[in-house]
Amino acid sequence: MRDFETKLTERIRRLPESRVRDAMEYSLLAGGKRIRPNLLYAVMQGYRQDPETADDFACALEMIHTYSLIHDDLPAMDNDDLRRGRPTCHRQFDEATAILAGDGLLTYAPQIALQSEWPGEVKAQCTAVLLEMAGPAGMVLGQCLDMKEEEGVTDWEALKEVHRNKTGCLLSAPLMIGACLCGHAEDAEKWHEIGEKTGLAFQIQDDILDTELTPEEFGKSTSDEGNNKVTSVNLLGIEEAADMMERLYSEAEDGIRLMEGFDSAPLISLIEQIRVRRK
Ligand code: GRG
Repeated sequence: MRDFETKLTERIRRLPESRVRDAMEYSLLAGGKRIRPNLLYAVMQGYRQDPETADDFACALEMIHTYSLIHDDLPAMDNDDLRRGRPTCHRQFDEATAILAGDGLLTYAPQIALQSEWPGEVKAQCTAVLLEMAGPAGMVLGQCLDMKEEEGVTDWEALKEVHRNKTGCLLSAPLMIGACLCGHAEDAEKWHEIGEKTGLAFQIQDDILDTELTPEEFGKSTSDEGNNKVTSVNLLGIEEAADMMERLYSEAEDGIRLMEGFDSAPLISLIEQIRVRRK
């Protein structure tokens, strides 16, 4: 199987040369962990289907994720200087180009998905899942709730709602898309719940790592503490947050083991790698 970086590059290079294409490529190929594409590939393996047939959706997921990071880093949002260990897109290029690079990735992702070779009904269903999870009932809603944090989020229940949408939805999307591509759309809601648990655990882990690592080690700039952010660590304390993270990862893995007709080994192995990540 050609490596994922090559697949992303191929798709970006189909676009006409331009400054916005350069900025899209700069952020996309900056060495992210590729968790969302790998979740999709692990679900394909679990349902015993060829993972490569999901390449277009894997690339689309990474494009939407990267757009969200570019826009999240903008001065109007988090105003960050460092992302994936390099200057953020607006620092490397300029603010207008970074906005366009995000727009380009967000709009090119469904185009790639809909140009894939899957039957029309299947790709329409999967693209709808992708956009629902990314949009104003999913990740965009989470970002909106997060932005009004100072007035809105003061307790754990409210913070969970932010993370369920902001982080959980885009981790649920590959699981749900994998199920739909493999003919198991009836299980999409169960996969959504597993993704939400994984997303919440992942976000708590991010909060814990933020207290432990330097920006250089973590590859991104501002710390939550310096930003006065309400986090799972300052609401629950580090020990309770760590316990909660472990519990959520375990519950997600238990849910995966219960999925019918599914070989859970590849996906559990991936989640175990995420569980011990240090960046
Ligand atoms: C701008 C609509 C919009 C949304 C932004 C993703 C996001 C929402 C904000 C980024 C900040 C953040 C901490 C989000 C929580 C999800 C998260 C931990 C993202 C980072 O994902 P990783 O660790 O990143 O998979 P890499 O760089 O490895 O791909």
